[in-house]
Amino acid sequence: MFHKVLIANRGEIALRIQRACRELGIPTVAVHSTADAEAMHVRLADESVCIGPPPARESYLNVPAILSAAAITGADAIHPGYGFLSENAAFAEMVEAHGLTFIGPSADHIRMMGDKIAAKTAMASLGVPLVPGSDGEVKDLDEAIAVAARIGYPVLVKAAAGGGGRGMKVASSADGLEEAWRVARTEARTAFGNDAVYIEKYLDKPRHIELQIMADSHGNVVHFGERDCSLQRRHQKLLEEAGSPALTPAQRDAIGATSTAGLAKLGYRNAGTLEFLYQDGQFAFIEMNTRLQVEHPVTELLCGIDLVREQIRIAAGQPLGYTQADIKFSGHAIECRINAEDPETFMPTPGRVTHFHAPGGLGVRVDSALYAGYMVPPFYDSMVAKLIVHAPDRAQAIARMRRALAEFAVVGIKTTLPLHQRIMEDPEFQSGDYTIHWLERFVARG
Ligand code: MV4
Repeated sequence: MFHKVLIANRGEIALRIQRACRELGIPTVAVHSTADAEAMHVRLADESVCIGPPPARESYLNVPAILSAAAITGADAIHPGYGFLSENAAFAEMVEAHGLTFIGPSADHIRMMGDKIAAKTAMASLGVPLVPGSDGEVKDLDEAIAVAARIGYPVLVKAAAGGGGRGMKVASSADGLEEAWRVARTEARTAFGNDAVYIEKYLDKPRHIELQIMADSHGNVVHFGERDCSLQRRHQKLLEEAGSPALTPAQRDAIGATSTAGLAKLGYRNAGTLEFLYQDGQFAFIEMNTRLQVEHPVTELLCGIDLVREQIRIAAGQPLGYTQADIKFSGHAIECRINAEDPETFMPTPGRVTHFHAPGGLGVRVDSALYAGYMVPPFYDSMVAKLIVHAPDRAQAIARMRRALAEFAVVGIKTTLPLHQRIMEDPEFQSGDYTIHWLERFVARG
């Protein structure tokens, strides 16, 4: 097992990783920018190293500073958390080149999945279903026209280096295809330095369902079920549930079996998430994330496992120690992301938190690095807390979330807490019958 883990992140996820390390008996090193000197992740770590000024580019993305921090503190592994360097294959390579362990997948798998075309080609060859579309890259407009004619309009032109909604253009008919093609390619070239694009049939009312998997270095792969992440606004998730209100246990078992068998053949290691669009009873793989995700706690509550502990154990070479049949799915879990944002305009609201009171009680979990007196800095992501509840069924989970939201006090800055209250009270949300477009409309009608 590792002797000391450096956590290359900040905020609630740095705390989350520290907690897993502490329970495994591993000391931790926090890194921080000058803006985060008073942050909770620094206070609760065993050691800390300042790695640069406030802008992330000069601190949390500063690879030489992070590797130096690991060297001077004698850390033997680095956990990247999510965001920042977590899906940077070159960083994973450099960590290993310095004789440290990167707590995550191999650099090759990170690189493969970072290229959406390579990811889809690999998954298709392993029997995972895709959206109808081009067979890999579409090299010119003539090919785009032929593919769109074959699969039928509307179609989406997507950047190979995109993901998370960036570099995507819809064409509803042949008239719009040339424009979508040119814009997508130009955006891809300027945003990612890679103008490779591919084409998919545009699904008009899908749910966004993702599957959590975990693979050890001994060829064992399991899944921990799905999360429904359809409630998003401008590609920012606001609320996630496990399991999906739309799936039956048999559907979960089927997509889980296909996916884990495929990833075993690929030799994938550590945590991963397969993203699917789900419409009309069909799954279509779109992307794979090669990191721990923000919304991992709903899966932890559903399955009663510690995903970060598993990541660390696997990176240290230990086997999973259980099979798919040992993993049980119990009840229902919901996560609300509490952002330091105006709940109507979604403008960030950095500033001083004067009072802070977190909810508690049965089935309530709060992952947050907030405290009374904390100054939310303007430099980073606006998410300041995750409120996660677990209950025997979805209706009870909603009731529990409503009462936990009512207990939650974050005073001094505006947050998205009132928006979550309104969502919980909405009959359509309560019915569970929603798509990726639901939240945008809910916000618009006020
Ligand atoms: C799609 C789609 C419809 N059809 N692909 C957006 C983010 C990226 N991960 C993939 N995205 C989409 N791909 C096809 N073929 C609709 C979206 C999409 C979306 C997906 C998941 C969650 C929210 C979304 C919001 C708008 C569009």
